[in-house]
Amino acid sequence: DGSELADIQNYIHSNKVEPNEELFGAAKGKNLVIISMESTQGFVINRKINGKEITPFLNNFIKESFYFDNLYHQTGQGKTSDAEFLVENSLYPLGRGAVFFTNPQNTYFATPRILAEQGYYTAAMHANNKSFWNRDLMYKSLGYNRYYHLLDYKVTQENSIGWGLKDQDFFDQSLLHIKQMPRPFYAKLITLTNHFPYILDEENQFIDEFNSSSKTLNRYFPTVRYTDEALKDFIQGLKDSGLYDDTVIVLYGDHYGISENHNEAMGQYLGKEITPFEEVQLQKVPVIIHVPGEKGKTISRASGQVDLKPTILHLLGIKSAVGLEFGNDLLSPDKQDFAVLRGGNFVTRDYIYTKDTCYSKSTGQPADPHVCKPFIEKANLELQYSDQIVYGDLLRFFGKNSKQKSQ
Ligand code: GP9
Ligand code: MN
Repeated sequence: DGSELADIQNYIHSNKVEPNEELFGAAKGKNLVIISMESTQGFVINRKINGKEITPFLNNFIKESFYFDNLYHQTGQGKTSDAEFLVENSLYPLGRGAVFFTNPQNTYFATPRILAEQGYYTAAMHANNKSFWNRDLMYKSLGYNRYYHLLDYKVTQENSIGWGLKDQDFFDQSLLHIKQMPRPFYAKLITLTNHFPYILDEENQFIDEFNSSSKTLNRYFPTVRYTDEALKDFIQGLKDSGLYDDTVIVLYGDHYGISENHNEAMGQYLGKEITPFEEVQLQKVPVIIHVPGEKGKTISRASGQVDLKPTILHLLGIKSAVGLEFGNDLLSPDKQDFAVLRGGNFVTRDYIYTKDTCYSKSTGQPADPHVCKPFIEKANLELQYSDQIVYGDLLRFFGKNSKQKSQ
């Protein structure tokens, strides 16, 4: 009957921080482009292979953007789709299975729906079979006007590699669609080339492979570098078509690309042993928000993908009416350091909790377990409340027609 909602609402209310006053509405009415960067982990930023940058474009782009270098992916078995769910709902994905498959018919107040209600044209773009991850169904519930999927792209043997259409061709073709969209628009683009097993043809290999016992890690660097190049060209395309100054651009890594099975090789690359303490921190994904007219700034508070929705909506001058969101505005001066990973591990300002051990962030050594206890409770409660919302379809109690406030 929805009575469990009161506790959840109290919890969310008491953890909510006010938006950044100056930046609220700083991008009001602008277009929004969100790009999901396949398997892109934070450690590649500003790092090199044989003297060459892995992400030369991103390394430059972060200088003129808000860059979050301490933000964690919070995905589970739903991988890319879990990241989409987090970013657009500010709810957690499920501990087991993919929420895109288990609960596609729920009521959601997701970013596409909210923006559509504000007069935006909303489109998801991804050159894969439309039913992969059940996207065709889920995207309707999330409020997309249109899903540009495999059949909307020209995919040939020549322009494909690995999982499908190469990112450069995907962006080129997507830009043609974007140029035709009514304004303002929200377009979400999902890249694909940097997907395990990181296959790339010679002509697109701009940097060397790494040299270790892990072929997976070795190949990872050139494919990340390839997508970086594709992103550069796409952003240039936005500039050439006059869209850049009218568009907020959000880039995020969806989840890890290199699993713990490759810790030894990863340790070789990073020059340190990958302990459980380090392994948690490898779950950071790069998040970059470019807002026309705003200067670049790096923000290092511990945070997660769950925080993106309120951050983006606030920049566009929109306050969520329903407000059942676990994230907080990353640009708010009051944002607390906190990121809970889907398995229950978490990161705070001072501690990292993993494998039932509370580590001090500054020393990397185990700390007095008592200092983590309140956060263990918070982490579990938050995941449990989010699961209750999803499993109970609790957002339906807010009515299908609940409108969002624009200020
Ligand atoms: C498939 C793409 C990759 O469409 O999103 O999926 P992943 O395996 O990373 O979830
Ligand atoms: Mn993915």
